[in-house]
Amino acid sequence: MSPAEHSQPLSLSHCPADQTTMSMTDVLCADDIAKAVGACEAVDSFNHKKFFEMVGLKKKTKCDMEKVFHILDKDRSGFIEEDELMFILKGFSSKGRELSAKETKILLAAGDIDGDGKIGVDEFTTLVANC
Ligand SMILES: [Ca+2]
Repeated sequence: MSPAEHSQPLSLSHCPADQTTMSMTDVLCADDIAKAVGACEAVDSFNHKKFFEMVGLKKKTKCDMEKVFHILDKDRSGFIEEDELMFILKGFSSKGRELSAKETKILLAAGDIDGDGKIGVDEFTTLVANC
């Protein structure tokens, strides 16, 4: 065994999140993304339950949900703030539209368990899993 292998203990408890090179299609199927984004093309038709299910995220592991969270957390603050939520569809696909102010508020309210006005990684995985 090489020294390099020795120094990297096998751990499944933590997700290595390389945010610089990750894209949505590393985690999710491009066809599913296109379908899910296409299904909420009309303004005020966004439904996070339907979206997370259609995009295939609901059946992913918590680790994959965390990867998606980190992609959506554009400024890497550790939270998805309201302005990042507005662009959630664009985070999945360049063809995605911006959410309306109303849709953004509804999504934030659904995910923001502790009421700090932003969505943390645990809140995000809970939101997706509870869909
Ligand atoms: Ca953020």
